[in-house]
Amino acid sequence: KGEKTRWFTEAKFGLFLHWGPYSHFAGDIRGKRYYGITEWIMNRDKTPAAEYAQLAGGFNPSEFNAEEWVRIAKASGVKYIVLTAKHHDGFAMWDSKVSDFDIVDATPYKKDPIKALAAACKKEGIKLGFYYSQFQDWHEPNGGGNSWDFDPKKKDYASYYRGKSLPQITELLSNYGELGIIWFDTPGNMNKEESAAFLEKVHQLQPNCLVSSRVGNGLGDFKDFGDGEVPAGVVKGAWEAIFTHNDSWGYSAFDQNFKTPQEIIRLLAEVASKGGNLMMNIGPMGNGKLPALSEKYFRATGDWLKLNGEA
Ligand code: JFZ
Repeated sequence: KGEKTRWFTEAKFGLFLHWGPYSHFAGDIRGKRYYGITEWIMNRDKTPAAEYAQLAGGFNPSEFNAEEWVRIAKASGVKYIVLTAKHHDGFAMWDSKVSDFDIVDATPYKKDPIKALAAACKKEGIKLGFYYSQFQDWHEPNGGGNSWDFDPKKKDYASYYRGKSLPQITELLSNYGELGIIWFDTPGNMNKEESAAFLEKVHQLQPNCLVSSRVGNGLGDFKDFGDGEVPAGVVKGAWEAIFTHNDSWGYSAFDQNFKTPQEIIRLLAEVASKGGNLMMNIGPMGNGKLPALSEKYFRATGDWLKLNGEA
């Protein structure tokens, strides 16, 4: 276990990216504004799944350039990237054969950004991981979380795991080369056997791929603390603190409250001094660009790390 997590425990600094149709909405859906957690906008607005799917068709990241993202990541001193392959809205950021609710089949963009990002990361020696919401899926009648369209009492979660979640995990681990992490989240009411099935699926397809503790039920290859949480003292083993650059994981058009390079560096030093990694999130815009201040402050962080011999 120690050997498997070595690259991770040595990495210290990672980049989290929350990117999907909610980046296009940017905190504004059906004429209503929401501040913070813009990736939750469908849930906060109780947007009907069919209407959300229709609006998601406006997502067209035509300015996305994977190599540019990876260049910025490298210049910032991060050693790994974790991108939301599927968040709670159920939308797949790759060309999934399991569901047509994906970027290739349901948007005018029609390309697979995950393929491009995997190639760019491989070329530049950055480890790549995918966030995958294994329990919550607001698009699916049997997925967790959407009780405004679908009666929770009628949900057959097992059929959702069998029919969508596990097959999509298989796609991600089979078609995009060697992955560093599958970052599961919000296990909800999964039982231990169900969490174990996800862990085993990942390890069966890619034995070296690490699984986040949010696979649930005390399982996983490394521990994640709560969002924006740093443990009080030194913690042994492989772990990560996760923060977002402003007040939202997904892009928000109304949030400029970005942490300065000084704040990022202080946090990085504090987390490193306690033995963990800092994975800091940026919410790319719907057009595929990173917010200007995120790019600027991350680059400045990387400049400091280089000046001080840490990158
Ligand atoms: C989850 C997601 O619901 C959210 O949208 C985002 O992706 C974030 C990184 O993860 O939210 C959580 C999950 C766990 C905790 C807090 C927020 N927690 O354990 O404190």
